[in-house]
Amino acid sequence: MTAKGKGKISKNDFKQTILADYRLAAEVRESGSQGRRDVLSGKGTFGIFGDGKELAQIALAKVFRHGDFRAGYYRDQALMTALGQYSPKHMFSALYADPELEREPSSGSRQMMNHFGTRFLNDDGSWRNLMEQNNSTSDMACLASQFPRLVGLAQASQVYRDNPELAKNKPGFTNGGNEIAFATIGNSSCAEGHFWEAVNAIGVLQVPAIISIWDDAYGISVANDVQMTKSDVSAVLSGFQRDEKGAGYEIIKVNGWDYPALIEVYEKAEKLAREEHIPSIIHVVEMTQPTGHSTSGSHERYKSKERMQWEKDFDCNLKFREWIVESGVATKEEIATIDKEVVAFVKVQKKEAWTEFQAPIKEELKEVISIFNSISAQVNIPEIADWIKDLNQSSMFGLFRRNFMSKARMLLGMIVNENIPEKATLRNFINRINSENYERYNTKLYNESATSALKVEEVKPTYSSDSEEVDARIILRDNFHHMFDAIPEAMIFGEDVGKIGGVNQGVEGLQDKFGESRVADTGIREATIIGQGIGLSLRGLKPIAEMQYLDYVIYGFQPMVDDIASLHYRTHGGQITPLIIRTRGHRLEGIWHSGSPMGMLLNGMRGMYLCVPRDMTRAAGFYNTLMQSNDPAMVIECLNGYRIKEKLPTNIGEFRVPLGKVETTRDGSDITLISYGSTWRVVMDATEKLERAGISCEVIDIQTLVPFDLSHDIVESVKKTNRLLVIDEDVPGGATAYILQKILEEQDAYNYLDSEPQTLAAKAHRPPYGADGDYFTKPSSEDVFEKVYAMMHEANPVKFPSLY
Ligand SMILES: Cc1ncc(C[n+]2csc(CCOP(=O)(O)OP(=O)(O)O)c2C)c(N)n1
Repeated sequence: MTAKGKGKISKNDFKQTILADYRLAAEVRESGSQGRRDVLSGKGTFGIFGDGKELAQIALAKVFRHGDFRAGYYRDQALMTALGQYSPKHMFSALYADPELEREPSSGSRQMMNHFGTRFLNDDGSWRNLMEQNNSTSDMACLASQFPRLVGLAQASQVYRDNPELAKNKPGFTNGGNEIAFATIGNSSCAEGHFWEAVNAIGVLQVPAIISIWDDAYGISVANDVQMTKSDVSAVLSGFQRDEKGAGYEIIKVNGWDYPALIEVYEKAEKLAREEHIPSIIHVVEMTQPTGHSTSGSHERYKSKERMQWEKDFDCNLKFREWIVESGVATKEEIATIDKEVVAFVKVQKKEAWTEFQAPIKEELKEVISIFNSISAQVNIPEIADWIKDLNQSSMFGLFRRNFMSKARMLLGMIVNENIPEKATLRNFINRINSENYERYNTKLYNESATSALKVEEVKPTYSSDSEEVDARIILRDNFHHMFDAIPEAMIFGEDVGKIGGVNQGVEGLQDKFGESRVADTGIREATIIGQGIGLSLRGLKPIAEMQYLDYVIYGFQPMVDDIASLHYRTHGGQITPLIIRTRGHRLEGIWHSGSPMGMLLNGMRGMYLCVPRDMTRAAGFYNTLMQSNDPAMVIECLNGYRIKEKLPTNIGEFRVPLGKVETTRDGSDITLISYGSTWRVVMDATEKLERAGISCEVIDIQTLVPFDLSHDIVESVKKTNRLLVIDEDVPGGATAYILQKILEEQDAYNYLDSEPQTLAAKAHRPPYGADGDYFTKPSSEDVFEKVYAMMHEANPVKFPSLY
């Protein structure tokens, strides 16, 4: 055996390495078993552990270097421990849901236990030097969801290796493109589409990924014969094997209990990936699940007696022990001593984790009990004595802040009419605990650091007297050319983006000028186009991932919702994806070419920004703003806007449109009309006709749905007009409901309304093909006219007699 490729090692070093590996495997196993007991006794609510998978993960860790990346899942306890990022104490802190980051650094317990992640960002939002640490991208509970981002994590090494000049300027993100992206996945999760899509994309791109499949033959209770053709994922994957016909993967099958074989396999895969960027798939079979899937049920229900016995006989830790003794590395007694020490060590770690978790909560309990006692001394509330008894009892077993906060808040309601000073003490206590827990549980959905897009200064487009009127797509195109010149990290990729310059020619000529590694066609695979962007952006690049049409974003929506939108929140500000998703939507024709599912996007994407520019100048301005920030965002261009004429700004590539700032595009006094995107033009058209009917409309273009009108300009308009209509082409109750909630609740516009606030949306069904399909489905200028007119008729039927 060699130590990290450093040549032969001494016999004693060899023994110490093996015994350290054994100790680590035993620690993971023991912490799982003590953790399981903690869940049964109620100290934690859910436990999922790495038992049965230890040996392969220890072998993997031996080839994982600083600067490498992991995209894995909840079974990787031994891997994370071997990488020095985890310990039994961390595991217990996570099991108890200790919210303090110093004790649960993956997420501050925003995530379930054993969902791992390394901190990529400093507290001020700047990037750490990722080449000086082992990098784990943040796990998700959704199976196979680590696979889309794996594509980009591995591709970044290729981009950097192909662009040495760029790599030289990014020392915190690459070491000449030598980094490997390691993925882990359970056998059953390989039945997911994301797995196959990513495997194919990585095979096509030939980028340095090493995929490990932990195969214990089940996915909870469902066995491999139901999960996979031929019950064998590597048999099915065999077509991806590289051979004389073409590039592909090195596919290797190995037993999860065979320590020397595992070491050898990972050394081989590492060499291929690091030196030649050839990806590998390592199918680790004959793994076990000694205590079943999680703490939520027992595996006796679905495993046969024979299987249970086999799992005992082929347990990887047992086999490792046998191998150590049989090959003369150490004696049974030495192993037994380690086992004993491990049990004691894990107990100590567990106790420390519990004590440190409970200590601050117990302090708060003392404080609240003293407040309760002094209130009880003055007001007769018989329940208080029972509450104190219950709370003291809970504190012996495990206390949550919820236990005393629910009582404290109830008590405040009970003494609201008492004139005692303790009322203020109680109120202050509640406010303080609420605000401390806001920090623990409710912050970091968005990046508020200096790298936030909201901190990018506006630069208005400028024009000269002879500024040309051009097809709007030219503005986008020229802007991208400037951007790619100025920002070497900028990349764009998607279907038809490379060779032909995009379906609407917005990136015409970009590939010729900036090369295939920065401007690229991709396969038709939306989820992994998004994933590609996630991975690349986590590695210091500035990708724009293109979804050809808004209607197909749904294929890429899972990684947007689960990964991008939650990443900054779920890592408590530890990771972020500065990824721009470019798409085009609204207004065209046909069920899948004219969608505007804005409500769906809005509800799924909190944590990302959503820009809905009405023209291409504004679209370009949003790209320029976002490129200066670390924030993930989607920009939806108007599908019917590319050939509309717009003036070509003189400061192309320089102007920046601010996020969260609305624009009043028509002044008026009778009613405020709120819209965005393509519908804005329909609304503007209607206002001309309304003017003739004696109705003066103020029109406001929202510009960004998230963030929404940060300076509350809309309510200022409503104060003037006292009427409000929100118009878009989503389903009724879609984005219009969101917009109304913002204006009525957050901006208090209700106080200034003389008429009921209304919405005008499309029909609930998708728009049928053809001009009439569109006309009778989406709001037309006549629909806007009639809706506004009806509101004015209701207010003044004499001046505005009924139309029909
Ligand atoms: C997309 C999704 N579907 C279902 C689940 C519920 N679930 C959690 S673990 C699991 C089984 C996973 O089995 P496998 O991939 O073999 O991994 P193992 O847990 O056995 O290591 C299921 C169905 C989930 N978390 N995500």
